[in-house]
Amino acid sequence: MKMAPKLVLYEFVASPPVRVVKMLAKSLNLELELKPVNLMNKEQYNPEYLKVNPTHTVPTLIDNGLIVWDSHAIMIYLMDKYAKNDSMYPKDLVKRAMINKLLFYDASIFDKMIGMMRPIFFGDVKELTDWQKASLVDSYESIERILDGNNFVAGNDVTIADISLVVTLTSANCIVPIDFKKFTKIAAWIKIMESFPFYEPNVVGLKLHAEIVKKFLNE
Ligand SMILES: N[C@@H](CCC(=O)N[C@@H](CS)C(=O)NCC(=O)O)C(=O)O
Repeated sequence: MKMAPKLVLYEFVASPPVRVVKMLAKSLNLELELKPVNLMNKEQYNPEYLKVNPTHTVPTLIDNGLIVWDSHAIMIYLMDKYAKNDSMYPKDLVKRAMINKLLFYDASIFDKMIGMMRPIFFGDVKELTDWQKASLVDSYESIERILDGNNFVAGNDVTIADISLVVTLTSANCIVPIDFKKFTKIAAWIKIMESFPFYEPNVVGLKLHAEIVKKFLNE
């Protein structure tokens, strides 16, 4: 008899941090029981959901009663609890510090990006300001420098920081297109990331995200 999955993920398919968690779960071969939260219908504000995640965001993971939200915290938890080897998030202090700084950087570009899209998704703003667009390009410049001399963002091995940043970047690309002729290291790295089997959850979600962004920015 098939055992019921014990890992529950509250999700919205287009959400970038949800895709991050799905990619890592796929790479760790973890089965997720997906529970949709329709952000467009403001379901994240349902009182039952607010009990699970008081910050009204997805993703939220529940593992046997333990609630973890924020994709970065979820990735660290899943790696520490379920990874058969630690290559994507090594226990080595120095390697971990290299990854952590990128996860925190991702969280802050993410917040910037989410912050600027919120009034567009949930309010009546139709356009980003020049400053908002420039701040995304500034992030592209930072990532291009981060990739200088490395195959991946934290060195020569793929880690959870690559998962976070590739999802952020490919999502940001729908808002302010990345000039791939200029950002050649980003272009090459995205291609490598796309070649991993665990990249698949980013494909459908990213397409939906692009459609939502287009609809809201062009109305
Ligand atoms: N830093 C968080 C960001 C979570 C987040 O802002 N998620 C968005 C969707 S991409 C959300 O749920 N927004 C709904 C809201 O803010 O009400 C993470 O990495 O999980």
